[in-house]
Amino acid sequence: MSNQINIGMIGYKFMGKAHSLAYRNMPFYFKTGKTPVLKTLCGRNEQEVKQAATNWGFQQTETDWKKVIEDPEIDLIDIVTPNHLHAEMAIAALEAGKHVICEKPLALNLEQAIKMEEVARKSGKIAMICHNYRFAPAVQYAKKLIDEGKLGKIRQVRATYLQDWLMDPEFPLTWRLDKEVTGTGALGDIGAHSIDLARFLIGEITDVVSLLETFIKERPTGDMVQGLSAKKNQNTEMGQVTVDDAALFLAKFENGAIGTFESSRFAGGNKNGNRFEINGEKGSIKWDLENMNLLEVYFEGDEEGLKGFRTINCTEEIHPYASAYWPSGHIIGYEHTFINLVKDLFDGIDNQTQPKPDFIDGLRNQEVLHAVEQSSLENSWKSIDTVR
Ligand code: 4PW
Repeated sequence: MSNQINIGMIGYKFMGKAHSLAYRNMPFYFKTGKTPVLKTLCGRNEQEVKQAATNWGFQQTETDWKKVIEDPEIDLIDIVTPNHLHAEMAIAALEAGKHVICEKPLALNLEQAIKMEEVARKSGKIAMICHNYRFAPAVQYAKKLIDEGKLGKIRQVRATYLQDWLMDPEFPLTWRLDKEVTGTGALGDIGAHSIDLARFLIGEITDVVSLLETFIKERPTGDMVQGLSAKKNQNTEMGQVTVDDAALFLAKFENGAIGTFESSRFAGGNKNGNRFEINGEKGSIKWDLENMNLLEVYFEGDEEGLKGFRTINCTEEIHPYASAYWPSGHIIGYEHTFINLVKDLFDGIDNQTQPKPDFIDGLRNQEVLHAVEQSSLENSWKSIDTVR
């Protein structure tokens, strides 16, 4: 059996770059039984996809994603397309016997997510969802502290994911603003990450009540494929924004904890403010992506006079994944969360064990997204209908 895993990546923008870099760099830091090979990069614009393939080191390009999935040489399909394409591509890939990694949120809607999880489960293939932030060493360490009971019973979580790239009313109507392509707005694009972190650290969410708002309801129509850095255009034609700009919700957890979640692309001054604070009976922890190596920890049992948050630099050998990189204090960044995730993906393929987060996690997350949307439409609390 070959020690190489040939990757066929569908999509080549922001996440394509992040994933490609992770495959390239992972073997530099980690020893895995299988080695990633950047085989085929696929996208509809031939010229652009060729350029990206040259930049990132793919061997070849393709413009028809079905051909990549049919290619017997490809072992792993990586889906980094807009959300409305995830289900069709992931299902086709799994049915063709490929391993799959899919960007978040798993699907456009709950119905698709249910089907994807079912196909993944029956396929026996590795199917992972790319919630990269749980792979920050500080987040992994927070999980260890919580699991060891260092914070005692968890009572509250306060999760915020704040960006501001949509504040300009002239920012064009791109795919992340179109319900048919993206599903939900800030909720599914960034709130899904907060939900994943909360599920990872605390447990399952059972009930939600929400408030979703679209501040700017029409925008100049633009190039739908553009991302967070899209430029204003001269277009005078306006189109409808059909998703939320900000999403707030309260949550109850299975273990009795409660939480507040806030996702916004209108939080001026916040560029990628993915943060959480967790309070337990014996202590608290705080994490902020923009200082992602640091974990703030408070212990109620500390000596009087010395009580307060202490700051742990999670770059020591004891911190998960950290020892693969640099000596203590030599920090890592955003792209390393993807490298750590890809390491687990390759270990999973090698050992034939399903790494987390998987399509069940994607489905659970989608169930919460669905309930949050329903709650805002119906103006009432919604229980999470667990499908499986
Ligand atoms: O997944 C998210 C994206 O869609 C990312 O983690 C941050 O927000 C960066 O871009 C968007």
